[in-house]
This record gives sequence, C-alpha cells and structure tokens, in this order.
Amino acid sequence: MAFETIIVDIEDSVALITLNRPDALNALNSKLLGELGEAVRDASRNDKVRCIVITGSDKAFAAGADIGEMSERSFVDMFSNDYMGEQVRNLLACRKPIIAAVAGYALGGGCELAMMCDFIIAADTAKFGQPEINLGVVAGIGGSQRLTRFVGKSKSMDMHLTGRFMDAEEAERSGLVSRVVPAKKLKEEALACAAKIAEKSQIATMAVKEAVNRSYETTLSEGILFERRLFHALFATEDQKEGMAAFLEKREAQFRDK
Ligand code: CO8
Repeated sequence: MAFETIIVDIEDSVALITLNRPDALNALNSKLLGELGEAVRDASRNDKVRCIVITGSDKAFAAGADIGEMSERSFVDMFSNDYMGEQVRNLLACRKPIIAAVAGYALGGGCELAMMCDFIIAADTAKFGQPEINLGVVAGIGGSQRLTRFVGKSKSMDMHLTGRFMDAEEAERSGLVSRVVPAKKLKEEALACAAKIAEKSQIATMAVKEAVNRSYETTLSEGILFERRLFHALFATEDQKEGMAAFLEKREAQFRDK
C-alpha cells in the first residue's frame, strides 16, 4: 500500500516506518497519523513482521502536531471529532514491539509519539520537548502523563512549564530513552535491536509488552500477580519447552510461536 506521508520498508521480520514530511519537520497532521496508524495495523496483521521501528529524518523525528492544521479549529470541532483520538488508539492497539528511533527534534506530539512506542533509542542529536505552553495549550496525546512517569514530576513540570528542550544525554540520564547512539548509526542500531527482538518467541515478546505496560495501569501487587500468571501461562507453549531445552543442550533456540 502506498502512503503519502510515511515510507514503509519491510525487510526480513522488521517493518521500518519512516515519517516523511521533510518540509514540515515531520509535523503530525491527520493524514500522517492516520497513515501511521494504518501502517502499524498492517504490520500487526502481517505474520512476517515481528518488530516495528518508527523513525524520522536526521533533523526531526517529528516537530509536533501540525500547528497549521490546528490553529483555526474550534473547541466544538476538536472535541466532537475527538481530534487524533482514533489515530492514537490505532497505534496503541499494536501488540508487537515498537521501537522509536529518534534523531533531531521530538517535540510536542513528536515526543508523545516516541513515548507511545515501547522504548526509545536516541541519536546523540536528539532533542525532546513539550513546548505546547508556548502556543497557549498543553500536551494532547499523553505528554503530561507519560513524560511524568518516565522522568518524574519535577523534570516533567520543568519541561511542560518552560517548554525547554532536553538533549539526548539528559534524556538517557532521566530514563526517557533506553540508549543513545551516534546519529550516523541510529538506523543501523535500531534495526539490529529490532532484529534481535524478532528472533524471540513472539508469544513471549507480546507477553512482555502486556506485562510492562500493565505496570503503568495498576497497583504493584496486581501487576506482579498479572506477571506471575503470564509466566505460568507461558508453560503451555512449545516455545517455553524449546527455549529451556535449548539452554540445557547449549544450542540456539528455534522458536515457532507456538
Ligand atoms: N507544525 C507545522 N509546521 C511545522 C512545525 C509544526 N509543529 N514545526 C516545524 N514546522 C515547519 C515550519 O513552519 C517550517 O515551514 P516553512 O519552511 O514552510 O516555514 C519548517 O517546518 C521548518 O521549520 P523552521 O523553519 O521553524 O526550522 P528551525 O530549524 O528554525 O526550527 C523548530 C525548528 C525549533 C523545531 C521549530 O520549527 C519549532 O519550534 N517548531 C514547532 C515546535 C512545536 O511547538 N511543537 C509543538 C506543536 S503542538 C503539539 O504538538 C500538540 C500535541 C498534541 C496534539 C494532539 C494531536 C496530535
């Protein structure tokens, strides 16, 4: 399927989705977020795909929601049409792992999109921010909630209230990103990481995603119980038998997602 605002490349078991509105620093308009949701849904349904990478350009992962598209809208329009609600739900519905590979600006909705992915690999050029305050608004697709969980209240308040940017080093130190790599190697490192994940049992990677995400939604004891039940349940899979047998036989496991 051909898209206008993103490019999808599927190689082996990894789908690489590149945001592609270079003239607007990949600003997220309805078309782009709609196409991204469709591409992620297609990848979810494609048995060949086992991990997804979302990336942007060297200059910008995404510089936010498209200000030109939003500026003249009314409250009634935004509210009654639930602006961007459906597109975001499509992204979050994906059960396969999604890595955000971020170089350059990840601002506003761009930072929020990166945080909606399962983890973020940053280039040393990455700059994160929630500068909506400068436009007289607040974050709209999870920034105030997710950034606070990633970096804590004090730094999140600082970012949202001042609109300042955080560089890659600070983002790693604060727990926003999992690792920082040289900009030139970003795509290569993200794809290698995705390929490594793609080698695992898909039943187990889906279970990991559900378990870790549950930690944001529930109490510690409920989350730990949920995790233990998932752990027990995986003993019903052939992949658990294969994984443990392979370790004991000192060989590579051959997972079959069964
Ligand atoms: N929307 C629309 N166009 C943009 C955006 C944007 N967010 N960001 C950049 N552009 C465009 C510029 O207008 C410019 O276009 P043109 O060449 O036609 O004038 C082009 O991209 C290049 O940008 P600059 O010339 O400004 O490039 P600089 O290198 O000088 O500056 C910056 C780069 C610092 C990233 C600057 O462009 C900037 O500050 N951009 C806006 C950042 C911002 O405020 N982001 C938050 C937007 S609001 C938001 O994200 C709310 C999220 C929740 C909404 C819920 C639905 C998604």
